[in-house]
Amino acid sequence: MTKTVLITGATSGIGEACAIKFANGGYNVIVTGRNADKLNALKSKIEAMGAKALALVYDVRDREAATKAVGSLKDGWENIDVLINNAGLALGQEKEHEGSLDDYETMIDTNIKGLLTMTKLIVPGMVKRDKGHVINIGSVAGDAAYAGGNVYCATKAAVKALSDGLRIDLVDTSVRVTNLKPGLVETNFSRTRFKGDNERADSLYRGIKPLTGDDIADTAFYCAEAPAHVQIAEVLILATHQASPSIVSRKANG
Ligand code: NDP
Ligand code: 8X3
Repeated sequence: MTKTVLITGATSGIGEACAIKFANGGYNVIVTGRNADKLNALKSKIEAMGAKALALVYDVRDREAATKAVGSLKDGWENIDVLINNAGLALGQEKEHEGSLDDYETMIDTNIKGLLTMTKLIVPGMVKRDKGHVINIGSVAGDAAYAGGNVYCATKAAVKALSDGLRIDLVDTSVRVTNLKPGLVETNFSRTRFKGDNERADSLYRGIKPLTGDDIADTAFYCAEAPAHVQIAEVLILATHQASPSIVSRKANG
């Protein structure tokens, strides 16, 4: 039977790449996000590939809208096999005592509370069916703080704790939990973080061959397609010339 994946934040970067990868791999794909035009264009692209797609427009911070969107699923779409909790962002890179509290709140509401909302909405069905897989997009930033990373790193450390906690809570079931932790991936991430300072954003990827959304999507797909008795609990995936959040060699590709 065809499996169904639901991806949050599918309008860009890693989420969009996951949507294409899973569609190519034979899944029915539910793409979710805030930008209706981009979601509908992605839905059409997936359908042109011969796969089935559904678009749900909502902000993961809006619990009511998320509940309504998931509650609207019917005709088999409600039986989600894989949930990819991907929607997330970093805002700013100031010192913790100098940054914006509004930015901190947005990161916490999206990266932690949005992920929890989706988990709460989708996982009970997985438990009922004794089948499913939650793939949380964490980060190398959740393993260790770096200069100016403070709150973003804290949200990704929370993703690690929530993934580990969920895995413990589901140990009596066949539902699997993966925390997929990328390093530098060239997407819109840094442009969002630096709020339009594209020169600063682009400079992060200069002199190093960064990961791509497709690299992360390949890994997510590998985890999802592992045999049912195999639970890939955590994956740290770095560019070859990155060793930790702040240790990057720019010599090889400089
Ligand atoms: P992008 O900025 O390219 O994509 C982020 C996606 O999340 C967009 O689709 C964005 O939608 C969506 N999103 C943000 N806020 C919300 C919200 N409130 N509700 C719904 N969707 C939202 O960045 P990435 O693809 O790189 O980021 C995806 C995930 O990967 C994030 O969780 C990020 O923390 C994580 N990550 C990224 C790394 C990197 O180096 N790029 C490394 C490690 C982890 P919209 O277009 O509407 O803003
Ligand atoms: C994104 C990776 O190192 O830029 O999670 O924070 S990093």
